[in-house]
Amino acid sequence: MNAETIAAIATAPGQGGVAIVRLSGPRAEDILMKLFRPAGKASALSSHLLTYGHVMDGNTVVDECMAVLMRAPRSYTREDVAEIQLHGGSFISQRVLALCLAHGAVLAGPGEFTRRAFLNGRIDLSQAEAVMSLIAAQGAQSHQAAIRQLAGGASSFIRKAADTLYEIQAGVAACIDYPEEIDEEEAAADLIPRVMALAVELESACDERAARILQTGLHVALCGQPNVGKSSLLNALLGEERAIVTPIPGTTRDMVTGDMMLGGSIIHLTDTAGLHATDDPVEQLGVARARRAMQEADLVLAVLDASHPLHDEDRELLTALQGRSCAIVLNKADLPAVLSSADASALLPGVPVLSVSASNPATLSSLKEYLAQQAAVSDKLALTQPRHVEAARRAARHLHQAAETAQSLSVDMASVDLQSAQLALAEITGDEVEEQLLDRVFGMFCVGK
Ligand SMILES: Nc1nc2c(ncn2[C@@H]2O[C@H](COP(=O)(O)OP(=O)(O)OP(=O)(O)O)[C@@H](O)[C@H]2O)c(=O)[nH]1
Ligand SMILES: [Mg+2]
Repeated sequence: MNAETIAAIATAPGQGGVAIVRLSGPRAEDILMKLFRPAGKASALSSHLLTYGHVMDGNTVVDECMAVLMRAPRSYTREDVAEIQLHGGSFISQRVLALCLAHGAVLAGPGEFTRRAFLNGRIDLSQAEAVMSLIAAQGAQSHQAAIRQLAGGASSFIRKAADTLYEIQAGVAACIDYPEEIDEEEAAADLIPRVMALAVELESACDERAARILQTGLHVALCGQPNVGKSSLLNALLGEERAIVTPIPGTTRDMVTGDMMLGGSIIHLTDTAGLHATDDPVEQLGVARARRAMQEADLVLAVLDASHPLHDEDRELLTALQGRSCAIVLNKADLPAVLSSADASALLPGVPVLSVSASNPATLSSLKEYLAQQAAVSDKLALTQPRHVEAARRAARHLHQAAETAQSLSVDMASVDLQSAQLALAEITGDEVEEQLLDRVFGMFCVGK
């Protein structure tokens, strides 16, 4: 338990219906009672019951409010927690926070309430991160993933894997302790398939792309030659005139972005400058940015003009997209066709070709469906945070290494990698965690959570 009592404004800055100032720590009740005067005769507050009253600065009324005390351990942090519900003005909440500090509280750091909930054993580290994901969720998909994680989805998957690994480690320990009684070859034959199976199980839960999409949405770049209709497509998808559209090739210089929601997922669209060789230094910069956007995107839409024959630059683009997550969008389907889906398909086999007309939004349904599919992440995925995926993949690498060592050297020498795998798994739940990692995780939180 922490000796200091922390305080922060828990609600978002600015004006609102209600603002909440929150305290946690051994002096939460004491500090609350120094600045809160309950209406009526209540002198001590009942735990978990809202009490009407006033915040006082000496004899001056600062605000009319409701206060609640949640005595340990039945609170978010498992410490004594007090919350004061004020009128939602930033001056009031700042002044009440200042009063809390004047009465002995210290200002909470980012995520410090949740950090205490973790340190006091109420939630594990993956659940603490789920709280942050829940707050950051912009769509139904990431919200659902955060709810599953908060309920312990990732934790139970990792704990099960850790238990399997403990059993394997126990076998290795027996091998080391009783070398005369246990046959090395038999032990290796027993150990290796189990280690490999666990590595495969962990790897199957590691989907970096899915974890990234859940956290930040699907990043889509619209790329292609000048004048094929990339900006028109951006505008049509967003349903607003975001980018400038003209019949002049090279209209878009800088990147133009916009977000849309499809099937509960957030999609970030980036319209880029037309890819072509140019002497214009401004356009050159635009083309360089377009190439960067293409590299960084989760998905590239290669836009072609169906009313024109293929250009060398179209071919170059399609060649550059080999092996990437991409689709071909044949635009200007309302004009007499020169380029067919089959022509486009032949250049990049296996990649979907979607025929649209940016000037007619009614033709975009198959493209929208495709984007929604690309942004959809299985709700069976156990690990939904990039940090967890990285640690689980590291654990799997150590397991592969352990299997190799057991095969080529000896079973007992595999124990080092097995231990490293165990530590990597413990990082996810926070069972084994360094202060620096906690600082990194909780540093991303807002103050007051
Ligand atoms: N008929 C028809 N014209 C279109 C369609 N989409 C775009 N255009 C026209 O094509 C021209 C170029 O459109 P833009 O959206 O500016 O093309 P872009 O690919 O962004 O061009 P740059 O910014 O120069 O790279 C404009 O005159 C648009 O009105 C379409 O589906 N059908
Ligand atoms: Mg454009």
